[in-house]
Amino acid sequence: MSKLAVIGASGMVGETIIKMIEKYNIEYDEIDLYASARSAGKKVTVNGEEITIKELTENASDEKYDYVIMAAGGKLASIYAPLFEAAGSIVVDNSSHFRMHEDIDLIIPEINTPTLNRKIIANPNCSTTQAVVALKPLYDDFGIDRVAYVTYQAVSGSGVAGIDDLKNGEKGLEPTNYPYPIYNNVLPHIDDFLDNGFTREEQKMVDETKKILNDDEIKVTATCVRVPVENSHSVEMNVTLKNETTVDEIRASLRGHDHIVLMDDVKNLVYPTPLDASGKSEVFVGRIRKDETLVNTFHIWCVSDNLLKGAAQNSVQILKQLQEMNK
Ligand code: 11C
Repeated sequence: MSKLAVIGASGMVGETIIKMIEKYNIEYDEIDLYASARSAGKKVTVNGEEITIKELTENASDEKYDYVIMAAGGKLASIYAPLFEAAGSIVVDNSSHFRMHEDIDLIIPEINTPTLNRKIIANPNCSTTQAVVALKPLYDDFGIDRVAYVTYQAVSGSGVAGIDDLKNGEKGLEPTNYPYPIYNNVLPHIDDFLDNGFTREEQKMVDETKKILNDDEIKVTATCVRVPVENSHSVEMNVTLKNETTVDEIRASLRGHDHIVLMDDVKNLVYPTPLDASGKSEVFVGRIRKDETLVNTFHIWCVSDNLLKGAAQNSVQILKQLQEMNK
């Protein structure tokens, strides 16, 4: 008898988690959905069964779920994930709250496996996930010395509020989520600014890349930018490899992975865009070229659906991985 709960079920990521639970054939006998009081009572169909969303309260952990997926933000994760863990559940949390805690696994199932030191597993930040998925074959084949990221992040990364700002901006309305209009604009600002002048989103890309690849020696820097695109993030990666190689060898390294799609044929105008990636499960890679200004350095462009591989899909893949480990 296996019991599953989704916390934050009415949000954009939560709704996508439910679709992914269906897509990835997640096994359960009972499923409960939780959200704030505002969404409690709403009915949602999961695998053909109509489920009424419950209000999240501290009593939820009494239900002794086997697995809990949380997409409710860092504050609620900090309160509820330890309660579920103490009640014996394994929690997969989408927020940034636990990611850099030393005893917490930060997992991309194609790359690493939970140690289960703690029963809380963190799902990485969306822009980091797609970048590290694309970097991992290169890390294995050539070693990575340094990576400089520049991101072009879609407004769906900010949830419904981000999409509303983009759509309302087109109608001439003022933004309510971003400090400046995002329609017809570009904002070099995602998440809060830190004392070092970087944003928290940029710091996440630095810290999480090292943690997922389990390598503190890699030099990582990032500039994260919000662009007026509804869905799917793009990341330009300037990567310095440890061993000498060629563009063709990099392409060969990236081929042969089901979760990576190579779209790199500029003579025929083939390169990935957010419209190619939206609704798809893979990470799309293209524009691979040698950076002539530095040794062993290449530019690589990658695009992925931030709500899927960047969030809901990856967390459900973690759940699938955990269920398979427990068989
Ligand atoms: C964005 N990457 O695009 C963010 C959304 O740390 O999980 C996800 C924030 C996080 O705004």
